[in-house]
Amino acid sequence: MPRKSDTYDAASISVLEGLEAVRKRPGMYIGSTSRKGLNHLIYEIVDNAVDEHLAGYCTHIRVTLEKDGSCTVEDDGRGIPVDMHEKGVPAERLVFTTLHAGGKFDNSVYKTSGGLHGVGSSVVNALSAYLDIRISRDGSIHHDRYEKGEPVLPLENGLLPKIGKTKQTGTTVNFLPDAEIFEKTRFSATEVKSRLHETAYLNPKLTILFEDLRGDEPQREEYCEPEGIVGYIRDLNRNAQVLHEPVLLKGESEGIRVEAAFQFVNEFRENVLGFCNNIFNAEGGTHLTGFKTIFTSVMNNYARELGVLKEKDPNFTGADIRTGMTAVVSIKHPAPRFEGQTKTKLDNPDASRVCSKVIGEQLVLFFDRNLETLKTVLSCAEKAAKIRKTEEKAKTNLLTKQKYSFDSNGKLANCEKKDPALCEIFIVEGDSAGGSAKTARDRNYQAILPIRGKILNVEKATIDKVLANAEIKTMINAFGCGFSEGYGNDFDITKLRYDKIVIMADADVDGAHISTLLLTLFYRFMPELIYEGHVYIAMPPLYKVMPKKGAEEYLYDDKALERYRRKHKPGSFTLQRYKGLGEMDADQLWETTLNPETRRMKKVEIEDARLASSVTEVLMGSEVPPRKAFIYEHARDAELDI
Ligand code: 2B7
Repeated sequence: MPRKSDTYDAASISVLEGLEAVRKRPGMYIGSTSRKGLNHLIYEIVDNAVDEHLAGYCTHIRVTLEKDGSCTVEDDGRGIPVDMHEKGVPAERLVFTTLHAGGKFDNSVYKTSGGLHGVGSSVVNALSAYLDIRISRDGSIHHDRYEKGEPVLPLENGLLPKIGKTKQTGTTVNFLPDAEIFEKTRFSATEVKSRLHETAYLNPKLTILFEDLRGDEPQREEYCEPEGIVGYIRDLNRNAQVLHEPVLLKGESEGIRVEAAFQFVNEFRENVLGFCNNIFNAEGGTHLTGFKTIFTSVMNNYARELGVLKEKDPNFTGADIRTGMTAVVSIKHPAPRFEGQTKTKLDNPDASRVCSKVIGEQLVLFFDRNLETLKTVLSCAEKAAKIRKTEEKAKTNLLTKQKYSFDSNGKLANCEKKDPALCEIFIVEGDSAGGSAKTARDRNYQAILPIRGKILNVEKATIDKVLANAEIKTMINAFGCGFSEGYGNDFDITKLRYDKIVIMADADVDGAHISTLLLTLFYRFMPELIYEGHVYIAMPPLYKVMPKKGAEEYLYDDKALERYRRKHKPGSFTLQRYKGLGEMDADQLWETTLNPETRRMKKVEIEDARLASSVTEVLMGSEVPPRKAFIYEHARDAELDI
């Protein structure tokens, strides 16, 4: 690697090797090089600013998505130290070029920070085409710049060049993710905003400003949540029918600070989120175990005390008690350890003990004084236990009495091939569209299952109703792998008969509703289908344009039509608008929604349950480009939320 500065010595060579490792295996440091990893770069930089807030110095953080695709993060903390540190390298350079800069700046606050322990800045630097940094400190603005992790500015007597004077303090980092590393280079505003909002909930004294300057109209958002996790709970439950005010429980033991908030809603689900040192624990961990165990045991004690459970009754299960619960457990641990597949599961045994102790004590204090809430929560558990028992019965009955036969009602037009890896099934709304799809498909490997009308809203229905529904039965039969629900699991993904399950609905409100209902069904009873990436949504075009000269084209949204109109004179083409799949003939249907070479569809992915107020909000789409390159030209870098 060519050297761009003459101030290097032996120590900085190993630094470059360190960052070279990051560039070789980016996934090891940021999880992936997909959009998720890309957005992660922002969080790494922001987390350092949040640490400066936790140290007591920074109150405002601004995150800007710049027009040129870069991101700027600005804080009003003390400014990263710029003094000469080791062998003529300013401290700032160590932060941005060494993988273990954290150790150099060890103090009690930075020790409790989660994540990459201050390694984040150097990882982001390594994966950026450029990273520009301005530090306001000691009366001056100090400037530094890197390209692919390498410093490009010469030092002046071992110090950073000064580019101005200031009375303020703080750090500003502007970076452009390296397109050689990332598959996608456009940050997702939706995702970044939701994460920043979450950070604001976890840091009630912090204000975070978000700006997106990429579109025609700049977007601004300010996140400040003085209510903290209680506000978070309100937000998570914003679309649900809440049964009482959120409850906040707080305390400290063995040097671990614990904060938990919960609120019950009138729904059959639980949503319990865990954070350690402001880092979300996607895989949960010991803090949640401690919280859940003590919650179950305290509630069972109350249930017996109040006679809700009689002597002969068995205890409520943990799941009974948490039905309808939304909770956030946030702890500050001086030495967090993480395990699990994605290293997001808190592993410290003391966290379980301390959460049980603190939350147990606070819970009893609260419920002793708030009998109404106690009764509300207990009646949720009672209802849940009742439903669990009926469902257990209903399920055994259904499964024993009625053997599912493949294609019981004859509507499925199955494919000829039997190898699931090759096969696809299209669930098509409406008999007429179903008919065209049957003609249009490649019967070798494409199966068509027409469904009629609105299927049952499974988010609200009980399992016996769900299983009695003809459309749903047909679907379960066709997929071949059974179903699972909260209290038992008869689902076996290895029996799945199709690699791709494609939902094909009209591009209108009714179509969106059908898709939502189907996704809810899959999410609730066959979640592995989604987790393992088998579920897709077909994206039929909205328009077809036929120019007087040149080839006809399909346009998939109004933006594309606008673009087309800008490029082509009025009168030089005719426009056909598709109102529904039924309007397309078999050839058109083949080309736009069935043929893998030309069709467009979204793969359904599950985002984590944070900031999602209902199951369906958790489901997000990501576009799967067709194989042929020409369509790519028109492909949107969409952030489609269903
Ligand atoms: C372990 C490293 C990462 N750091 C400091 C001090 C302040 C400070 C930082 C920061 C991101 C984008 C704008 C400490 C800690 C380095 O040591 S990092 N502020 N902000 C930041 O990265 N923002 C610091 C002690 C005395 N003075 C300053």
